[in-house]
Amino acid sequence: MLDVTAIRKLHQQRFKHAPEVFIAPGRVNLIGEHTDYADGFVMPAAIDFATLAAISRRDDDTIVIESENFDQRVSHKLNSLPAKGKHHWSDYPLGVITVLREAGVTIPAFSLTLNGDVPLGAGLSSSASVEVASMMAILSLTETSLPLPQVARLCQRAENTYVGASTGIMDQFIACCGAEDHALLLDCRSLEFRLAPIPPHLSLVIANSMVKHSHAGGEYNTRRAEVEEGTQILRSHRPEIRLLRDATLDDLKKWGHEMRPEVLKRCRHVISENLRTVAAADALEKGDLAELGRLLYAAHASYRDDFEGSCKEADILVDLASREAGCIGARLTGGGFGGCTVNLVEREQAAAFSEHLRDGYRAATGIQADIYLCRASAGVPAI
Ligand code: GAF
Repeated sequence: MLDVTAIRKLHQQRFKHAPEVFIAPGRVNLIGEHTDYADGFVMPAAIDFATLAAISRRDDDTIVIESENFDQRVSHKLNSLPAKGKHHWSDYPLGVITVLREAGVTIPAFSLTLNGDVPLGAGLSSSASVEVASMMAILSLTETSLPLPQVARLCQRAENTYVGASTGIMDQFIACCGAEDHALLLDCRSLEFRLAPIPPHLSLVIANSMVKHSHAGGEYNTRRAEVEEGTQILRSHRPEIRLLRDATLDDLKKWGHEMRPEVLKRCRHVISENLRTVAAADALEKGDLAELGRLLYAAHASYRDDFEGSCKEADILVDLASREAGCIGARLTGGGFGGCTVNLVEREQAAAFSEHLRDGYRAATGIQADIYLCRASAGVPAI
């Protein structure tokens, strides 16, 4: 459990100034995978794992950032920050400073202490929670107050342009705008959203396959490029298709044969996932859990077979979950190629479910999965 008093004390001892402390959550995505950068729909929930950022001003011309998770400190003169990320944990706060500056915000010298309990590399958005907590902390030292959706956009820009991962808006947006006990259906084009209550008799059980996942470089960017390749082909026939959000399964029937086979599959995943996500929000709102579960399993199959973004360990977790009493639905969540599955489970059966899943997974893979019983949480408080 993160301890606000402890980080406050630690920061004060270390930097001799009382800090302001900010908190931003990680997230689990219920459905809508790799749709955000196609301007589509996603339905994540913020979770009760988060990053704390304690900040205070300095009297010199230096930025000092300390990570409790990595037990490391970086320090840079205000006027000589690295121009680009270096695959280091500090890329995230440094990226945030860089985009704020580009947006015209004057950054003062400061000391920042970061500490989080979002499992790293598990597809639960530790990066976005660091970005959002850091941005809110840094903004608190300036005269600038920004609407939360703009904070999300800027944090996404930091990740795209500074860290070098071509991610969409979902993770930063939910870290900003999540609500307790609710999932959030986001239209990634307009950034309009609606909140759907998660019924109190359901638990969000997150199972960590322990297979590491990473966005910067690697398969995430390759998949994104494949989606763009397919979009261009459809656009050449229907110029009003800006992104796959604008395309239909009929378009794929007509022009999919012009695509490389894997590109056709990626596009089919994204277009069908948008339909499933909107339908899942409706099902959740209506309390139609059978339909919601069906959509979650269908989304996993599409992620696995068409997007080829799953891994055998996640497939095993989903398969084991589907056999358990009380499991409404399960799927791989997040950027893919490892990470966690999300399981919607009847609360009364969640403990037994978790135990069976852990045992079954160990028997099938030899891996000890971490299992988290999470609660949908609020996003970062506005300042
Ligand atoms: C990662 C990205 F950061 C998100 O923007 C989103 O694309 C997700 O993968 C896949 O749905 O979390």
